[in-house]
Amino acid sequence: NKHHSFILWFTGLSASGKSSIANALAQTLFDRGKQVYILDGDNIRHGLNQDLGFKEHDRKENIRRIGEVSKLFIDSGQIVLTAFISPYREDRDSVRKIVEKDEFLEIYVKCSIEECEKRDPKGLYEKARRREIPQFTGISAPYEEPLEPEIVLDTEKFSIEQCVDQLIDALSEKNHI
Ligand code: GGZ
Repeated sequence: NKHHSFILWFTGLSASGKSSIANALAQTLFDRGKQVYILDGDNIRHGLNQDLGFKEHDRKENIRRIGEVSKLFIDSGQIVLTAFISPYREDRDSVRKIVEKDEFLEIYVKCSIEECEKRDPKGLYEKARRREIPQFTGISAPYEEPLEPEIVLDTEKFSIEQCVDQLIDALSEKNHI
């Protein structure tokens, strides 16, 4: 298909499955010869954004910078996958506005707070309940669900593999791949 760069912006609660799905999708796209790059906590919050924490202002600045970096990756011809909670609708919409109309796909990784808390792979929810982590998304800080995401993935109903299949189908349908 034609050469096309775009951002797949994954948003959702901690432990909803954003990173797992982004990583699995990246592998699938790579196998199809696509140039893909993932931005996540590992390469952004530990580097460029190590000066930022989790207060509202810091999260907003986190997302703003990630948006700008994503735009650069688009310019360089990559498919960019971002995996951040990005809890504020306004911040996600701001990123949407700095790229071309068809270059931003918001993917809501949907999973209830109850299920995320049950999964708790890093024990963060437990700490948040004990007030050891302040302003934890879903417990003591807000998460604003997307109102019109391009794609919704329900990780309570579907496996990572099924979600990747749904993404590939959606991307083909939209002529993005
Ligand atoms: C939410 C937090 C917090 C607080 C640390 N609230 O499951 P994780 O560990 O790996 O993913 C979470 C990650 C969230 O960073 P983001 O850059 O995605 O957040 S945002 O978009 O809101 O800026 C969690 C960990 O960092 N973490 N403290 N208070 N998640």
